[in-house]
Amino acid sequence: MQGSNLDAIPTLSILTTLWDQPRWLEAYHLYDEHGSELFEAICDLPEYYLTRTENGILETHAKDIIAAAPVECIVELGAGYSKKTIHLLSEQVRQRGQSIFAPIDVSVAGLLASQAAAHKDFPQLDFHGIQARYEDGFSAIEKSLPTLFIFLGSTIGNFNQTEFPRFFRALAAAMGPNDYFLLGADRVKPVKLLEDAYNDSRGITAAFILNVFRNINRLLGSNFDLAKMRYHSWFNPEWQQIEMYAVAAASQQIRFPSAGAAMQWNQGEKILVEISRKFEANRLQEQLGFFGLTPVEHYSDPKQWFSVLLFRKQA
Ligand code: AVI
Repeated sequence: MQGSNLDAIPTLSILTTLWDQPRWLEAYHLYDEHGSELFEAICDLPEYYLTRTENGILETHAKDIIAAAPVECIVELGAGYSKKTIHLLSEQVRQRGQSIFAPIDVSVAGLLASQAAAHKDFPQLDFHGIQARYEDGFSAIEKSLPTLFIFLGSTIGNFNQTEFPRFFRALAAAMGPNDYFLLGADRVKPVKLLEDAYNDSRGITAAFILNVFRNINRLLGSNFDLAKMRYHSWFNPEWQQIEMYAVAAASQQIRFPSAGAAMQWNQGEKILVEISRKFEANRLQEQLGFFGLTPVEHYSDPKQWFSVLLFRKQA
């Protein structure tokens, strides 16, 4: 396991983006322990088709994906060792034997759980967990080792227009010649399907989004009142993204004692907590070409709702 000190980063990020106009937050603040549990619950919701659709694609195509990417190491960006990852790991071990699995994640608890599970199920895998944000973790990857980088779940959709190119520049720079990249991306589809997936009837998505303020209160000693806010989401067709907001149901004066700062959050004012962009597969393939990634294969489901795209780094 390798680690880095992540403590100082969130405070600056939260304060800076809350002072922007419109106010917004970086998505990674959603994933404290409770937020991660709520996200797990979202993945099982009937309306949230993403996880089971991507899992179906990987279950069907893991054999072909691993055959197409002759590597010795799999680097997973984000939560490692999900059901979906296991399809790829078991094929890797079956086709190549002894291999390396290196998940990069900000959560030590998540990495330790992956390590224990991977050790039990796949003793042939050397586990190298890296505790870091993605871009920081890339520097720990040995470039000469043939590697498949995987980034599943359409987490790429949570990156905004600044984060998206920054991520791909860092990824492409970390990849050695002929390394591979597997990307899960949710596709544009009828609005009702999209909006229901992010506004479930049990209110779990609302709880997940508003929980970010409980996390911020804990981190910064602030006084966001969850009882005085509500969740609102919609699909913005021009930007092809679901936008998830917290709306002040009553005006609140928010204090950040550790920073000696205060913010007036007026009734009706929104804070953009998360976006979830939806993609057109061909356009995404062309876009990643600008970062030196060549499309190798496009895997999808029978309804064409989700894409799993395999790329190769140009030598
Ligand atoms: C993690 N990420 C891909 C999820 C998504 O679908 O954008 C996060 C999420 N937010 C609300 N529901 C799910």
